[in-house]
Amino acid sequence: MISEELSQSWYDDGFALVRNVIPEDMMDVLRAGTESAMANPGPTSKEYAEEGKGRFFTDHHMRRRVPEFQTFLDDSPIREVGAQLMRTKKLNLFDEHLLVKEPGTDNPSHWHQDLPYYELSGTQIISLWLPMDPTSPESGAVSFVRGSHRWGKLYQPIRIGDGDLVEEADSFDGPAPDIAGDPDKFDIVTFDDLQPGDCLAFQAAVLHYASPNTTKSTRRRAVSIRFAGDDVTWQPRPYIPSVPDTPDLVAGGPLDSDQYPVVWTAS
Ligand SMILES: O=C(O)CCC(=O)C(=O)O
Repeated sequence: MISEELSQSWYDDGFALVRNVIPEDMMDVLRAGTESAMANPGPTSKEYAEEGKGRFFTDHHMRRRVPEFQTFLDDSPIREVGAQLMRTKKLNLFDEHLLVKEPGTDNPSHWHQDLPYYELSGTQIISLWLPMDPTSPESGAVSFVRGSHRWGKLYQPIRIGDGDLVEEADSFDGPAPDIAGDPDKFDIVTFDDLQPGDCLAFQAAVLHYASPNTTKSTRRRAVSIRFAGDDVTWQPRPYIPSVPDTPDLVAGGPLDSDQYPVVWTAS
């Protein structure tokens, strides 16, 4: 399903686009789950948009309360996509992150890395970003700084919908550089024409961004399914907004647990 070349670009660039890999019936399952999750937000959900200015809704771990997300994980090819891109023998699931930008939402998803938000250490950490609607620069396209996952930096986390630095997290390599303020200095790649069924894969330390949804009527619903592979261990951190419970794990040790279930192994 995944070529060696695509897997290598995930490792080298920090991202890779797999076109037309999720069947339409599985996208319908995700859309149905998204409506349920938005009607019944979870304990770590957030609303970022100002009143009257669209809606930027995020939520996590939906499979625990919305059956469609578990169905998607069980019945779609998403685990094989993640495993083949990372060339891992095992996958632990650690999050499903819902990111919905309704028409008229001014908020970008500000430039950030994901790794500082995870209690994980390692390189085989993948997000599989799945658009449920056609996605354009006007509706919330995702951009990356190519190769930034190899800079050896772990930048201070921000609140992605408003860009504020998180004060609990000052032990990082300072704030991320001002990419929005000086875009020509960076090798930015934007995926501006994604379709439902496409899968945009990226590594946890790559700097990324998504534009606001300035359209009048196009929704931008997306979910990032997140897996860890063979080289990943547990690494407690001070600011973890998306993990509602503390796992009984040892720092530097394996992840396998109820919170980080093994969801795929090589046969
Ligand atoms: O979809 C977005 O708006 C941002 C995506 C993102 O930051 C992520 O999935 O980590």
